[in-house]
Amino acid sequence: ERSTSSFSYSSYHTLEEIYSWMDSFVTEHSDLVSKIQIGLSFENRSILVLKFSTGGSQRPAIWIDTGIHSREWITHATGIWIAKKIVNNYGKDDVLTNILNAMDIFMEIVTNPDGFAFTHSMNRLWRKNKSTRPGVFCIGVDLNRNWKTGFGGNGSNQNPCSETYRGPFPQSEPEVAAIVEFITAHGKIKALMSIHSYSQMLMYPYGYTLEPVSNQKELYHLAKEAVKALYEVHGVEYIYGSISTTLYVASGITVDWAYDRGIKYAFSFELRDTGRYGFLLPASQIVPTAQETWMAIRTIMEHIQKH
Ligand code: ING
Ligand code: ZN
Repeated sequence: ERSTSSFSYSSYHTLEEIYSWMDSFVTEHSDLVSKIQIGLSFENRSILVLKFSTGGSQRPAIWIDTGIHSREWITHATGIWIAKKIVNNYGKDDVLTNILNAMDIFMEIVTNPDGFAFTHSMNRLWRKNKSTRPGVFCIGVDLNRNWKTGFGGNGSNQNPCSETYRGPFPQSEPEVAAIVEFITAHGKIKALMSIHSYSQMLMYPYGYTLEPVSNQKELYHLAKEAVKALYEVHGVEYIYGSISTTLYVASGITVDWAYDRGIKYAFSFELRDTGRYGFLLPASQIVPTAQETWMAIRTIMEHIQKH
């Protein structure tokens, strides 16, 4: 794409199309958006983050990642639509404007670029990354089991052929290490939202233990409010609660790591649907899904800005 005006926000796109959209998007909105390469994937693809900022130096920030599991195509599409929404609504929506006048927003749209390319070329339902190791027959690590907090615990697998293979050690995967290094070096990330599909859930830590987090009451009430805002858009129902009590125990996950390194507003979404189409959600649902997800994210952002 030479310009984003020909880009369809209601279609699914390849990695090349998304990366080319990013270049045009950043060029067209250079006052507000820039692109940062935070690392390289196992197969040497760029790992890119969009930074939304109205100035200042190293303001507190909000992190959003989509597509850590490559087959969850609705998450990348939602991230792209939300990026566009942010530039469209800055200066118009008071909540967003206040947020961006005080904080930066980082969005990693394609968190698992190798896996994503593979879902287009070979296997639409590929979940993991594409890393290989000498003497290991199976391919890929589950990037949502490779984080340090709770690494190797229940709900992760040590078999490289498993869909939830955790990898040989914490942060062994370049796609995870790049985020850990970026967020740690930044030092002022206040909230993290990690977007998955599907199941229609909004969850917070912990995943690796049934133990409640210290601000669990606040996160519960905030999740409830966000889910209500989401419901009001198209009447789609989400359930909410901690990961371990709402879904299942899962160890070595993004949001547990974020929480334990001081990001006290850490949320994981599971977008539409509840299984009718699953990972193969029709493109006709991209815009409505993004619209409702945006309202939930905006609710969380508004709360963070006040706290
Ligand atoms: N499910 C998630 C998985 O990684 C999840 C569920 C989300 C667990 C967030 C922990 C944290 O198993 C999907 N669909 O990826
Ligand atoms: Zn997922």
